[in-house]
Formats: sequence, C-alpha cells, structure tokens
Amino acid sequence: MTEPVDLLRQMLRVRRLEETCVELYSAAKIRGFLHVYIGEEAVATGVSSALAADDAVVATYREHGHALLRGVSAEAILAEMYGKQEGCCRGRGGSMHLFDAATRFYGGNAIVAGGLPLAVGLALADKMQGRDRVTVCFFGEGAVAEGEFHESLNLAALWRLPVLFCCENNLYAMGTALRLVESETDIALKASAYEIPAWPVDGMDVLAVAETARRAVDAVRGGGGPHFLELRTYRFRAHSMFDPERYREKAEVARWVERDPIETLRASLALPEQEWTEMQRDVDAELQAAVAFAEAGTDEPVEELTRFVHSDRPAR
Ligand SMILES: Cc1ncc(C[n+]2csc(CCOP(=O)(O)OP(=O)(O)O)c2C)c(N)n1
Ligand SMILES: [Mg+2]
Repeated sequence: MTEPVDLLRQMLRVRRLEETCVELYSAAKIRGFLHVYIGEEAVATGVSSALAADDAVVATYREHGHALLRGVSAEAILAEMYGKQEGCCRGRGGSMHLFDAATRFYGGNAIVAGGLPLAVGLALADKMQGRDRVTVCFFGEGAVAEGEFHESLNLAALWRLPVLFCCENNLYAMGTALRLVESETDIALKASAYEIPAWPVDGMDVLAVAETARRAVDAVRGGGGPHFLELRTYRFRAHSMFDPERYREKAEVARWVERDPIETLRASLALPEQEWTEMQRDVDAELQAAVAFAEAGTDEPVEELTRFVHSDRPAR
C-alpha cells in the first residue's frame, strides 16, 4: 500500500503541474484549450495508487495529472502542450490528447464519454487474451447523460469485463449543474442498475479513495467483473481557461476549497515543516526542469506535418 506521505507528494506533483500549465497558458506558451484538475487531485492520485504497472488508464481532457501519475514524465507532458516534437505525441495531441502506449495511458479524450467504449474494448481484449490486467476509466458526471455511458456499462456487466469505472463527479459539466439535468443524481445507484457493484466515495479524501480503489481493483482483478466508483469532488478553477463561471456561487467554491485534499492530508499527517518545504522544493525542481525541457524542444518541420495523417500507400 502506498504510504500517506507518498500520496501527499503525488497530489502535490499534480497540483504544481496544473499551476504551471495555468502560468504557461497565461504567457501564451500553451495554446488551445486547457482544463485543469486543481481540487480533484485526490481522485486520480488515490485510484492510481491501486494500479499495477501493466494496468491501463483511460481519461478525459482533464488528464494531465492522470498521465503524470501513470508515469508519463512532466517533460513529455509539457513538451506536448508546447506542441514540440519531444512531447508524448510529438506535439500533435496537445493538452486534451495526451497518450502514451509505453505506460498504457490511453488518453486524453476530448469527447465527453468517448473513453468509456475504448476502456470496454481494452478490457474485452484482455479478457479474450486471458491477461490479468485491469483497465480504469475516468470520466466526468457529464458523461452519464450520453448513450455511450449506458452502452458501455451494459456490455461490461454482461461480459464481466475487467474494468473499473471511475466517475469524477464534480457537480458541473461546463456550466450545467447535475441537479438540473438528471432526475437521479445518485450516480452510483444508476450504475447499480446494470448489476455493477458501485460505491460513492469522498473524492476529497485521498486515503478513502486509495482504500476503496484498492478493494475495487482487487475485486476486478479477481474475476469479479466491472466495478464502479462515484468519486464526489469539486473543481476549484473554471471549467477551462475560457469560462466566466456565472453558474455557481463564490461561497460554494469557498466551502469546497476549505476541504482542499492536499491541505487536509497535510494537516492530518502533521508533517514537520521542514519535510513539507523539502517536498515542495523537489516538486518545484521537477517542474522547472520540465519547463526548460519543453522550452528547448523543437518544432516539427513543416514538411513532416502530413506524416501520420494517412498511412503510407502499401507497396504492391
Ligand atoms: C460529446 C460531447 N458533447 C459535448 C461536448 C462539449 N463539452 C466539453 S466538456 C463538457 C462538460 C463535461 O463535463 P463532465 O463530464 O462533468 O467533466 P468535467 O469537465 O466536469 O471534468 C462538454 C459538454 C463534448 N466535448 N463532447
Ligand atoms: Mg463534471
């Protein structure tokens, strides 16, 4: 089991990565869309701590932290966002489409609910090949309104596939509040309707997330079929860098910020000030090196831009 202090460090790495992205975006170093995970770190950190090296992760466009936790380097992530060749997708994916086959990180997906069928396919392949691997699929509660959510849960349950569904319920899908669009807002209950064991989890408490995820992953790996976690969390920042946030009250945001997962764990561990300072220094050094790496990266030559768009014509 991952030590609590290591969970703290991992959450801090995700937080600093996201804060760095915001700074770089403001400086126009990163362009396009940018969605950050600040406030939700306990979810990806706790779940990732339960995974083995050859398990797979599928995530959304809010996935920088998930990639980092899976083992994609901060260098490869930032270079990707800069659009540099040294990025994990040669700079062609950008913020929303991080992907890395070596760590079995299967994206980064801009389509709401688009990752669910992909995860079910990965899990089906593992089951057919008799491989002892688990696929974890992260998605927002906005995905619950999509047909793919229901199709994917149904097939995963019917075929008893080794997939762990992790719904990051942060209460909003862009400006749409969950309570205004779903007749049943208990998402774990919805998943239970597909005969999938499903639990709500406090997504601001990394220890609770890690423990529940460990049990769920063990059950999936043990042949128990798909499992489902509804991780109740909150994003502290806007949906993306273009969002005036007119759909929620500042007081509501402030109430959740009081439950900051990093500050909560730090307080409960009573970490000595010196250890905390050192941890911050190490994480900052990692990110400074990653920024320098991305800055020094190379743009793809213009003549290569059509490469990978179509496959080369096979020789006859
Ligand atoms: C199929 C589809 N419909 C609409 C959109 C536009 N869109 C982008 S993000 C988003 C909200 C999704 O919210 P949620 O799933 O709760 O994830 P969160 O952003 O809260 O992490 C929407 C509707 C999209 N990307 N894909
Ligand atoms: Mg949401």
